[in-house]
Amino acid sequence: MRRVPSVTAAVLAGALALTACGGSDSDGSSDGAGLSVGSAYMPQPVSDTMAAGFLVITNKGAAGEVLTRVTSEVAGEVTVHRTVGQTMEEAESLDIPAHGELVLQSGGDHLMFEQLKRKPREGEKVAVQLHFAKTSPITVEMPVKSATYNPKTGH
Ligand SMILES: [Cu+2]
Repeated sequence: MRRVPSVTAAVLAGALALTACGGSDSDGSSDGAGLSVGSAYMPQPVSDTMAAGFLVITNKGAAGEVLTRVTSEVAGEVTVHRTVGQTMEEAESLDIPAHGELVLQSGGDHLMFEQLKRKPREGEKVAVQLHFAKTSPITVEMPVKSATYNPKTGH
């Protein structure tokens, strides 16, 4: 079953710039309940209609949290995909365990931006809002990297 989130433009007050290139992985925003977001990036999409996105959500809190919904200014819909073997499937939500992290990375689980309103280009930032079961939404400024960007080498 597909959920269709509303396409209301997000108000980007307090948006926080993140960089996945160089520096530490610990940069990120903390929004109350011990959640922080780091290592966010979007490879410049090859497609005119779809793009992938990656990030790590760290939960320093003693209670588990759930990523329930993702929205973005550039996409009509953002879904969360699980990679299972060679195929990917849409997930209704993803768990962020207490004292743990949710890792969305190339080759694994990822965000899928669909119905792109414009094609993000390398060097831009794309605002993404992460919605949780308990914590108030966190806005991430996701930098757009080259189509072949590898976070392990930074290139
Ligand atoms: Cu996917």
